[in-house]
Amino acid sequence: MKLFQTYDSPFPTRVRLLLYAKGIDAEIIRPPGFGATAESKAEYLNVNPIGRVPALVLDDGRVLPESEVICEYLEDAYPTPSLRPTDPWERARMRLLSRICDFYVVMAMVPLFNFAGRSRRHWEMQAIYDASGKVAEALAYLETFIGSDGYAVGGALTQADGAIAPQLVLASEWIPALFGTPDPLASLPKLAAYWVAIQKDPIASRLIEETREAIAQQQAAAREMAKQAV
Ligand SMILES: N[C@@H](CCC(=O)N[C@@H](CS)C(=O)NCC(=O)O)C(=O)O
Repeated sequence: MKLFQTYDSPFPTRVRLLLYAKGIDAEIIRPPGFGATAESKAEYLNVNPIGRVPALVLDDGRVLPESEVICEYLEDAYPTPSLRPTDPWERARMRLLSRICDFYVVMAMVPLFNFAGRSRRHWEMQAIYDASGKVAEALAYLETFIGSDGYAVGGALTQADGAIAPQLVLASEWIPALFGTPDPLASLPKLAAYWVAIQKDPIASRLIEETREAIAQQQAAAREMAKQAV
């Protein structure tokens, strides 16, 4: 089995959570030409026509894109240990938390990803503050539905933790450090307590470290490019 992914993307993190927790042996591959030009992705488009990460490739060559769908497949194909709560309500809450990340938190961050790709001379601080306010609004949806027992849902590790953890690295560490905006967790006590607690779980903390490291590498590369452009 192969997982095409990058460590700086929040979407593959929930898939890696399942691989690590279930002990599934998968070759982890950065798509060739990814992150450069649209043309350089041509080879990867032959693997995954959607052109995004992650994509899972089974040993017989079948390809599955889309992080949530990959997680559902891995749960069905490798049921033990289960990373899905058995209670229907808790299971729905797990899916809801992941969906809030995908539909609201990530979307609120898009303007900030765009500003991060520009030189500081082209930053518009009012727009940056407005966008970081929108991120805080989206995180408040998580605050409403997140568990208060150390995990996102059901008192145990689930794929929702793999969805939320990289978002909190971005929202609570990367955005405030880069743009000087306030830490949104300061006004979200349940989410802040969750953030402290989840870092004690060995698998979650591995995912969080992988995300931090990838973001640090990406920022170093961006600084280098900016220096060369001067
Ligand atoms: N709905 C998709 C979203 C995946 C996605 O948007 N991945 C981004 C990286 S964060 C991507 O591959 N973008 C294309 C690119 O960077 O070229 C999923 O859940 O897998």
